[in-house]
Amino acid sequence: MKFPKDFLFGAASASYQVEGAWNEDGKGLSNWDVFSKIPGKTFENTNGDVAIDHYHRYKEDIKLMAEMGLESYRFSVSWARIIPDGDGEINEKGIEFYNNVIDECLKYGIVPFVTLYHWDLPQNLEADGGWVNKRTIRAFAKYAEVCFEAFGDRVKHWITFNETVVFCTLGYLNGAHPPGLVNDQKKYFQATHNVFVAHAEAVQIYKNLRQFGEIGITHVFNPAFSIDGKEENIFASMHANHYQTFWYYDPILKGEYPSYVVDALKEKGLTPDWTEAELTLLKDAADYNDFIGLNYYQPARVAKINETIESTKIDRDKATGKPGNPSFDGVYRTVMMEDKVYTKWGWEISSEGFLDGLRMLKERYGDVKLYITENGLGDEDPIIDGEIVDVPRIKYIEEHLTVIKSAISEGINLKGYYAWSVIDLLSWLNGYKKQYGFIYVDHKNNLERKKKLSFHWYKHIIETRGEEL
Ligand code: BGP
Repeated sequence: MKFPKDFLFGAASASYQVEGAWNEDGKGLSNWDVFSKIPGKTFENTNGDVAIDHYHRYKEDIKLMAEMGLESYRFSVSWARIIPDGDGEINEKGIEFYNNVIDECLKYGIVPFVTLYHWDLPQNLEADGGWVNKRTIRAFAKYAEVCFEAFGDRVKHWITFNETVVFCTLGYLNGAHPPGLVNDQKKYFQATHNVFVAHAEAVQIYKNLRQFGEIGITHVFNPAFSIDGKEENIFASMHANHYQTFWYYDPILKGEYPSYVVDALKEKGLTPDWTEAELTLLKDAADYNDFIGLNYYQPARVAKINETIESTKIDRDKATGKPGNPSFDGVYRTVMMEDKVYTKWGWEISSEGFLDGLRMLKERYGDVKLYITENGLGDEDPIIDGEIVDVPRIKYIEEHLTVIKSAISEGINLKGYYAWSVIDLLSWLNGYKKQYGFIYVDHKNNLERKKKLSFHWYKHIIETRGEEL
């Protein structure tokens, strides 16, 4: 079986992780420009000032993507490049840069798949309360509209937000992402709600413009499974799925929050400040949301605990996704299991968990259209005789694409796959050491690009539409 004709084979990146040019051509400061410079926040204090200089080398990079046969490129727009202070003047130079990127993609027939928000918030808004302040909702709606107006004639696939669970958890509970707050549960839930409202507003604006493309959101896909058959651990997995998955997916797809969480928040005095109008907007927008993007790296294996959590602050290395942390409410813990396989950074490799998770989604949300907007292996790639022989990455992607194939044959509505990442880039908390790309970037040699083994492999998969998988 080949992948269906309308299935897109792509790869992804994000503005802060590739662009660099942090203060060029009128770009404003973002929260990451500031946060990454606080000593100790990132691995070896790396930051995105230069990143891999995609801002100046996008032509070379997109040419390589075309050579790889990529059908679609998922990238994000830096809000502070478009509107430097978040909600004021538009920076024409910023518009020009993304026009160039989009046109360069189209020159080769590569479909641009654009994320509006991949974590780099204009610092001016962050300083005014960021996602906790409702001003940011209005600012995002304006920014989204500017992007639709400027690029919507050529961009027909829009993602509003990338991984709300990650930037809110790390930003408001763990102190590991901006704004660096610890254990602020009230703000955490408020921020998530404000993001969902901002998403809903953007969906409405987009549909009113009648540009006839599609719009959705990208979430982490981290389905939770009990470590065994014990009742308390099965309860833990149900609890984890409600807080980590359904809290995020329900408002987008069903237009309402899961009552299991809503009731608990009420009891604890953590209910976000939400208005009837906002709740109605969520309901209305859910009917027009076109798809969900899933970023799948690993499942969660969970066990019940009963702990009082004094502080949810975690060190940088514990904030990088390795299992072992308790949930913020002390109900369960994620667990590393002896019979599972893990990457060098402790992320479980499990294509079975992927398939089981997809089935769980289908059961709850029916036929919703899905894209895998990120999936891939973070590794320190082996170099032999100057060649980057990233065989483990090939194996990883092969296994996950095979699962996608079976999921499609089971009737799961999957329409595309974006490997993370198209090219080696800056990992938020792991610097340049953790590589994901099909294209290698030589940091010792003027950021020179080089094709990895996986580059040739993925090209073949695309050419043959995955027939051999
Ligand atoms: C996702 C983010 C990406 C990317 C990826 C890999 O959560 O959307 O931006 O960073 O994870 O993460 P890491 O670099 O921590 O391995």
